[in-house]
Amino acid sequence: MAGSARVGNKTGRVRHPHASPANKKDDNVVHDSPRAATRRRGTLRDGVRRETSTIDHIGFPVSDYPRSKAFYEKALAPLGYTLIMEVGADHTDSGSPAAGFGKQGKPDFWIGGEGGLKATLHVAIAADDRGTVDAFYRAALAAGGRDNGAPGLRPQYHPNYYGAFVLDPDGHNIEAVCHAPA
Ligand SMILES: N[C@@H](CCC(=O)N[C@@H](CS)C(=O)NCC(=O)O)C(=O)O
Repeated sequence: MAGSARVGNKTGRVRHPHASPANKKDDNVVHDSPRAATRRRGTLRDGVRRETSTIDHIGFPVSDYPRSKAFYEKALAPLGYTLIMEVGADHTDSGSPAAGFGKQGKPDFWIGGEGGLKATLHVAIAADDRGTVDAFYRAALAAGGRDNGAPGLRPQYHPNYYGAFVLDPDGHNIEAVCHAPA
């Protein structure tokens, strides 16, 4: 599927790879050529689109379930994420409770109380605008998260990549990211 990605707009019309991003609706699309892309530090394949995603949900274990549940309830609130669903220990294979966070009724970010991981993982949640990224960062730090990168542009990923990074109670690297221009 990734191999069939094309530079195009929502109507499916293919744009010239060098077209300037004058059409603001297309600003989340990579417009430049493979050669221009490789000039950037983080190389993206031409035509990668960012405005849609097909991952349905993720879940990972945490070392202290109540602590992490409380952290995420506060840290993700600015992103519109709330605790949508909780599955009790008696209804999971692992025998540990699980909490699903999300927005608009869709829990796509899950934690489970099975115990901590040996290494940490990285999860990024999309934000509609840069102010929401800033608000996530403040809320996550206030909830006990540790700073892993203040809100700001990360042009090594792409010119409008605006992210903020916070480590959760287990050290997992949680990010809010906005791909839209300011
Ligand atoms: N402290 C860095 C964090 C960057 C970061 O965590 N980036 C994500 C990808 S968006 C990652 O997993 N990076 C791996 C790494 O930088 O080693 C910052 O503020 O930019």
